[in-house]
Amino acid sequence: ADFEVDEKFSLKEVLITFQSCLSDNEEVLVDSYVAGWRVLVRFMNSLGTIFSFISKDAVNKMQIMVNHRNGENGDKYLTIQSMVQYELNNNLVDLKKRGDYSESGCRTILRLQRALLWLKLFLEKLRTSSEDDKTSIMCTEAYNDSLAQHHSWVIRKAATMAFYALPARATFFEVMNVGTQEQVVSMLEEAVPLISKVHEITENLYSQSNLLELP
Ligand code: 1PX
Repeated sequence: ADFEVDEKFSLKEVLITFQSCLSDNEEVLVDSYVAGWRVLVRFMNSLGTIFSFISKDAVNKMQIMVNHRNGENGDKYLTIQSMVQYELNNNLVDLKKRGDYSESGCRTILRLQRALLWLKLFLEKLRTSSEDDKTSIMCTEAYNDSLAQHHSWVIRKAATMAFYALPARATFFEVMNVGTQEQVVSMLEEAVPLISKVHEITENLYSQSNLLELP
């Protein structure tokens, strides 16, 4: 699929893509989910090259999902629900340790799912923050409560250091390209529950299927 690469990032775009993530019967559509990450990665890249080791990994994982979608069994990867069913029924997932299926959709989405929790926590902090609050601290706290628990010491150090390069709150709000700070906050009021919902549906599915610890 093609996306408007030249268009300036806007938080609105994040909102719209995550809105389109849920099917009528509340399944998570893989294409829209990946598209949502694509918008976020574009935003992160605009913040500076210091974040490129993070976006590289995100892009890798998005590409794995695009490859599944474009593959012979692409239709099985329409939703996260159909993907889980298909991969589990056909033994296409490394359940205990990494082996032949290190690029399974299940483990790949799990990594993005953990990052989605970070995003939800971070945006919620931004929403309720006041002028003097530091983005680097909000980001670190959100990270410690989510992704950090799954990362090695080295990655945690590198990530935490990169967070210090984040722009200050006012600049951050500006580059979200929504309008006044009040308008950003009200858009966050819409976006956070939406992202939470997508996160929660996936989390429940993974928990029921015992997939939350995939290597
Ligand atoms: C409106 C504000 C939006 C901000 C958008 C930011 C988009 C962030 C995208 C981050 C995606 C990160 C995916 C990380 C997946 C992961 O955990 N990968 C690790 C495990 O993978 P493996 O295949 O080995 O099991 C991998 O080791 C990761 C390495 C890269 C470092 C990850 C640090 C993650 C920090 C996330 C916070 C991003 C902060 C950006 C600030 C704007």
